[in-house]
Amino acid sequence: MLTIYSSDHRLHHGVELKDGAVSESFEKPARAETVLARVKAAGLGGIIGPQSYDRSSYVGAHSERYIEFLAGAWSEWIATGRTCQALPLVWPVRGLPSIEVPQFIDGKLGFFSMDAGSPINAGTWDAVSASANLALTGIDRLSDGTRSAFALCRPPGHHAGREYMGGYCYLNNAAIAAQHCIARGAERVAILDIDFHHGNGTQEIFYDRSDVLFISIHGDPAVSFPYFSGHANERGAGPGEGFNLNMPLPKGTALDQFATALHHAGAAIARHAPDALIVSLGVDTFEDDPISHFRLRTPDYLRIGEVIGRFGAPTLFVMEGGYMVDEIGVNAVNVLLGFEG
Ligand code: Q9C
Ligand code: ZN
Repeated sequence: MLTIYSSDHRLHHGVELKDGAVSESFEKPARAETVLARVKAAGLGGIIGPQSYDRSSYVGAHSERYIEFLAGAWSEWIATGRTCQALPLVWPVRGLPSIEVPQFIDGKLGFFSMDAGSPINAGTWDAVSASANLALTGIDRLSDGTRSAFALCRPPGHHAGREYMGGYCYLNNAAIAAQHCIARGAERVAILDIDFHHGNGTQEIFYDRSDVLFISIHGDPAVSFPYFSGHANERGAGPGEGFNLNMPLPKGTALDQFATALHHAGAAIARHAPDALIVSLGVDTFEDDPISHFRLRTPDYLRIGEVIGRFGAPTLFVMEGGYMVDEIGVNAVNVLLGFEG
């Protein structure tokens, strides 16, 4: 399987606000380096860099004003005299008569975000746009007739919505690839999200559409980030009704229960008959992941890949979360090896 990778991810490394303090983010450069090392060690296949894409390729999944904010946020931040990383610290709430984009950067950061887990620093835009370009390159390869590809994205993307960053995500790489695929003439795309966390951003972007089926298997939002979405009764709206499928699972979920959900996903994907399948591949479902609560083990990921392989669709894997840095490479690459059979 072809891997698409760029070292530009290193330009983004930051902090997060957690447990009452600012500390180094779990989402760090070593993650992508570990996965890349395993791709090489396992002899998965060729490794190529991204093609370049205009930022208009991100519009559709995101709004133009959000892309402009993201690309310019660091300059606006340092123009205020600060050199530390920018973290949002205030958000609009329910019940406001109107919510407008503030002029000052501190207000904009809150307007365009969902949490304080996504800092912006000098290299963030270059890293996140490179990450999106990996997914775009991957989906363009599928259009050329390649059966599968692996976009080794970092930063991840699935928490990023049409107009917001959050959960370590800025540009929604999987959604950008899906939108690009549709723009290039595909009729139907399916996105299967197997990261531990609900793919709230991807859900939001395609919620009222029937051309992109979104399926997410994740920790029950009653007890897991991002808390405010991911329930089974979120099924899509308007023409998109029935094209959003959430399968929340309890803490402690192991392979058996996960595989049952995966089989349900397979049936829904078969009904949709997509031109392409995009898998949001998070391996924070691992038993030792530091921020999640499932109990998948290293060999389980081979099994998961095998099941996805049997869906039979041209498939782009897009890297999302996974924070057990020592194991993340083996676990992610096991999915890809299992897929190849
Ligand atoms: N105690 C991804 O996996 N912090 N994002 C949660 C839980 C944010 C995860 C804290 C987790 C975001 C792409
Ligand atoms: Zn996750």
